[in-house]
Order: sequence, then structure tokens, then C-alpha cells
Amino acid sequence: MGRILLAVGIGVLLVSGAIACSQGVKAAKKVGDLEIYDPFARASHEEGAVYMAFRNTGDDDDSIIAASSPVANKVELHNTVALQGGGMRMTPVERIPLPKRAWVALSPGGYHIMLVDLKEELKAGQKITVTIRFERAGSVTLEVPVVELMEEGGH
Ligand SMILES: [Cu+2]
Repeated sequence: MGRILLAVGIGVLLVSGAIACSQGVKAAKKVGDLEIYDPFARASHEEGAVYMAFRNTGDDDDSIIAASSPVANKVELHNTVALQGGGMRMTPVERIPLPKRAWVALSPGGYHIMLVDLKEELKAGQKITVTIRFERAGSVTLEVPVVELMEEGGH
């Protein structure tokens, strides 16, 4: 009994610590030296945002240089920056760096893939297709689940 509880506890720790812990967590996808974890998109009417974590296991820096999706007329790479005097603003960037031997998280309040001008509403429970292009690793197409996120101001 004690052993079963311990095993369950470790499983919970691994899931919640997916970004910090490199052992025992399975990547959703691999492309070249890059591992991709836990992609998700936020449910939205007009503009959507896509988040995930990357682990560059290689000895070369890489970058996300473009993304596309059939659900949006335009897809941009964004960062979220804090404004002097408070507040946050999203700003388009040409690339999202994925340094060698490092983890990078696309997350609310930071880097994200922006689905600009959605063709249809993104509803929680559906899956969308997102293709990401990298400077070195080529490109990858992901199935990304849509989830309801709490509104926190900014993406
Ligand atoms: Cu954005």
C-alpha cells in the first residue's frame, strides 16, 4: 500500500515538474535535437495563443523562426514585455531563441505563438494543427489541444 502511494506521488511530481525534470517525462514530439513538451492553445474568439516547452538537447543554438496554422489567417511569434509604470504588452519578434542544452517555455506572460485573425472560434476540447519552423531543426507539425485558460491580462 505504501509503495503504491509512493508511486502515485512520484507520478504527480513528474507531471507537475515537467519543465524542471528531464527524466521520466516523455516529449510530445522530437525534431532533430529539439524535444517538445505539453503543447496547448487557449480557447478564444478572435486571437489565439499557443504555448509549449522546448528542450534543446544539442550542442548548437536553434530558434523558432516561423509558425503557421490552418485555423488562423496569420501567425506571429510574440513576446510579452512589462511596461514601465506597470502593465504588459505583446510585441512581435522575428525569432524565439532555443539555446543549446537549455529549456525554453512558451507560456502566458512570456513568449508565445500568436494566432492572429482566427478563421473560427477555438473551443476547449478541440484540437488544432500548428506547424513550427526552426532555423536548424527543420519543421514540425503538432496536434495542439485547446484549453480554457483563466484571463490574466496579456497572453
Ligand atoms: Cu500575442
